[in-house]
Amino acid sequence: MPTATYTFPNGFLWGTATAAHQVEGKNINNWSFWEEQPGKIIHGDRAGLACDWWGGRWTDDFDRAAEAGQNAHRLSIEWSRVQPAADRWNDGALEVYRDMLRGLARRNMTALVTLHHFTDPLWLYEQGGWENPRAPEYFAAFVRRAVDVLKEYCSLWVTINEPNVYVYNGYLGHGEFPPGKNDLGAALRVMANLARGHALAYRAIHALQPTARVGFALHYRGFRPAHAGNPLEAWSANALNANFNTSFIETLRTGRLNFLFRSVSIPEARNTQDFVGLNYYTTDEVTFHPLRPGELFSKRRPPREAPLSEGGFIAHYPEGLFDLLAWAHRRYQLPMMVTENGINDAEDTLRPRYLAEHVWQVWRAIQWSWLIKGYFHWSLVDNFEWERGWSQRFGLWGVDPITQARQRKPSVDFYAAIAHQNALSYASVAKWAPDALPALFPE
Ligand code: IFM
Repeated sequence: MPTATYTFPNGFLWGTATAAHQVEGKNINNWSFWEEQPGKIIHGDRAGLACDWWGGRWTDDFDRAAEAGQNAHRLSIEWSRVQPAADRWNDGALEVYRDMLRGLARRNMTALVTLHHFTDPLWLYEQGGWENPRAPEYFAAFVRRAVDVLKEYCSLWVTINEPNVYVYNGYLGHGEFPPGKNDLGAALRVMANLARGHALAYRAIHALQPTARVGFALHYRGFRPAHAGNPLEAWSANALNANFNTSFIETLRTGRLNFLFRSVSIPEARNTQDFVGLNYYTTDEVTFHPLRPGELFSKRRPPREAPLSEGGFIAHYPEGLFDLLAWAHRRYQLPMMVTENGINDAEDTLRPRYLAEHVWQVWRAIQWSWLIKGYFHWSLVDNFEWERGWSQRFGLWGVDPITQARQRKPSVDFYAAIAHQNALSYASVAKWAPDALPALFPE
């Protein structure tokens, strides 16, 4: 019987990731406004109390994470709480975040803090949001204020979460995110301003905390031509990749944003990453369709062989994570972190296998001596999943948003075994994810 153990480097970060609006409850921002508009969120759901972290339930959830062996947590700071009006700061809110970060430190958990995770204060939304040329400097002012108060407990920062998702969902006609526009010019302006905001934040953080490590979180979706050797499919897959996946991160390398056949010079964004943060969930197979110029002549579907999550939302395609790490290593030569990876799976049917096989791909990548510092599973607890409301459950712990009861899913114990052992062992895979045995421990 094979008994191998895939061991990770000492000090590897095993965490989960959350975001303020998805877990805190009672936020007042562009999303709470959006949720009130009829038809925007599935079943008319609202974030509402979310997981009631603002009511104090973060303490129990952090206890859960620590007891389950997690030595890190990624959370985000809600700008609208810290700066509820353009001319008003709420330092009390920052004290709550300080408490949370102190709470992580007391539990020997490393904090990774995101400064922008999809939500904007209403006052900024009313002034055009990130289309407003002043948005980058407004963001930098918030970042300075927050980092100054929180730097005692955190030195790992994500400036902006998934700028590509923010732009595609909000400005390119998909209508999922506020402001629900379909406007190429606006999309380009917003992408450029997010890069400017990132660059200002990068420098502001380093000025306050020279030892800080600063990056952003890239949402990377794999795009694979459906038929190897088909040049049209390869063209479409490359075009999707260049626009959706790599346009923002390349701006941070070159100082030039190339996006949807337009180009903007942003020299101040050059070399503003200390690590590469990667959010990976899934991969699509791409076919070529001449009548779909808006989709870069592509049609996407899950890879044929891949098992699917509930509703077909996520295709289980772990090789995509390895390919991503290989590409990011070669291209950027920086330390990397898997800042998100997870699956919507209320019944925890596919998650154990998904977890085992994705963690194994991270291990494989580490064997090439690529510097990978940590893995953050999305998410610690079920939470408000944006336009899909409460219909998707990504948590290791289930959450009933009405009663706030938590339910321990089997993946909690599996992930705990991985984190406690700092390894993926045959015994733990056999116990919690036997479906993954053939891939991980072939006879
Ligand atoms: O819940 C989101 C998160 O806010 C950003 N990345 C993807 C997750 C799952 O859809």
